[in-house]
Amino acid sequence: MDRPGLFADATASYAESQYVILGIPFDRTTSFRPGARFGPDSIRQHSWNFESYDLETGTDLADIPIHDLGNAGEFGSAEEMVASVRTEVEPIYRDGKVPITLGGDHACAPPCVEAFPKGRPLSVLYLDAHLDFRSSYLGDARSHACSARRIAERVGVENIVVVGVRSVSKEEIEDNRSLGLTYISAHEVAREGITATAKRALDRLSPESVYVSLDIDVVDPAYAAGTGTPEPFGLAPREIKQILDTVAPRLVGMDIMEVSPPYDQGNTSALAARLAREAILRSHVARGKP
Ligand SMILES: [Mn+2]
Repeated sequence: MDRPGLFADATASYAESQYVILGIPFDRTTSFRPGARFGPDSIRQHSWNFESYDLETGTDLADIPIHDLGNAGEFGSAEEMVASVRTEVEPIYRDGKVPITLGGDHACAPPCVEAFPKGRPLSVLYLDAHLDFRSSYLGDARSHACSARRIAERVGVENIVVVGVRSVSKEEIEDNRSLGLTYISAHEVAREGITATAKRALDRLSPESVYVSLDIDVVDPAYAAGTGTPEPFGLAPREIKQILDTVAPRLVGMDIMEVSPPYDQGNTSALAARLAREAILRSHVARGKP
């Protein structure tokens, strides 16, 4: 059944679903090139480009129970967006499902983590060109430049690892030194290889419950130029896939943020859609569900 406007192969009802897609069309904290509010629908549109059958795992995405809730409602301030997204995402976790949220700028990620049930262990793999560790940016603590900091406050700084960084302010580095955030730069990934660095990152995270926050700008702009704040010297799509494949057995939630269709030739949206599909496939296969 084709349902244009929704994510391809998301044919399950909410009740029977295991993976739940939600778009967050919000980009009011974007600091350079706007447009990420159009990301969710562009990613959905490109998801229809792919075969539902997966060559690597021998699994058909159409056999995996996925539901697409559509987009969260219109927002005012970042604070209002945060409250609204928390309300949308909380029941998804409560019902034992895995939320896959599509942004939107990276300010949309912290509420998806904050909605996770308190008291259950949770760690976060944060893939980004930027450290996003400012306490506040341009007077807004909910800016996309502060997202890793807000997430660290929720899960504990020892439970988040940032991978792919190559852009950071002096203040963030100084704060990081006293607060003890773990990060692996894109330069370290290039030097040591993705297998070693992914292992180093994932060994620090919970063996059971990992949330993945993926800013598409972690990928080199040569592959993913359609984003708000492109940074050279990034990771290759295949390196991101390898990290996702490795962490998928522990996946409890994921977001893909900062796809900006006005700057996209289509390859950025296609990559985002494919990464969402890869994560769902690998997580499903690892769970051993029929
Ligand atoms: Mn970023």
